[in-house]
Amino acid sequence: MADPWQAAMDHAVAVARKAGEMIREALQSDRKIMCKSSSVDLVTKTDQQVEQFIFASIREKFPTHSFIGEESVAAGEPCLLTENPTWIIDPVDGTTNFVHGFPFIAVSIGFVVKKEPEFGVVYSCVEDKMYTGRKGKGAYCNGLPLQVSDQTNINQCIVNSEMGSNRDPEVVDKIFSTIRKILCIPIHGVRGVGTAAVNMSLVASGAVEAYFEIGIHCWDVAAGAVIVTEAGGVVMDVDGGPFDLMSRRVLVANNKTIATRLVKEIDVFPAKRDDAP
Ligand code: LIP
Repeated sequence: MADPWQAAMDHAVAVARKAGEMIREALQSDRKIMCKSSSVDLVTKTDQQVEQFIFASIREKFPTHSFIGEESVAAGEPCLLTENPTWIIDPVDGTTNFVHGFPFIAVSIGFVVKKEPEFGVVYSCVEDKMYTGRKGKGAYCNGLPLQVSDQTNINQCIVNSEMGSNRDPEVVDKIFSTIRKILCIPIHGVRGVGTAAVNMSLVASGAVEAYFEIGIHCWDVAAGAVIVTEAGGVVMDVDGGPFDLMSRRVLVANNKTIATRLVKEIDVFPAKRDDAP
């Protein structure tokens, strides 16, 4: 049977590539910074322009679909997942990197139908790497198949994580205590490239074994979750329970053994759900 969402996925790849070009061009010019929830939660004109471009381009082809986008939600649009086919978009994942010219910046496009992820596209635009994952059909980077690492010994792992943008000292303490415990298991190293979408794609590629973060949003992880699953990895909650796209918590790993070992060390802290009223 023909894939009902092939045309949508092809369009997502084309739109992500064009959006990446816009970001690369903007990197050459002045990047005017604005703040959202705090002085470290940044947004730029580029985030807004790229999101408008992506929405308009997809809406033209798929007018009945729903949309959740980082900048539209910031502007007051609802962040509610319904049964309708829904595009979940982060136009510039790694805005802080973009502002500073730190070269990991991604366009992230996830597509969910009846609340089930169908495909994910992550375009790491400075590296020119196009990661894709289609439910049941595998994950790819620039057309080459992706496979997670086969490591089962936690001591031989690299784990990615991020400090996020919450500067509440109690939260920062929990983040550091978790990183400290994980480092001291011991593991080979802790990394983080400043974009959830690329951190997840690195798990899918087998370059690192796991990535976890509390405080991310659905648009940061919707695409990456499909890519990791399709590369053979696992996606779950930081407490080991099932992954919930709206919970603002994610743990992905190459396998269950590594994931459940990490769960034991993660100090969970509250983060208001994306779909909270
Ligand atoms: C960012 C994430 C990053 C996380 C930041 C932020 P943005 O997304 O990808 O991993 O640590 O808090 O959510 O805001 O650059 O799209």
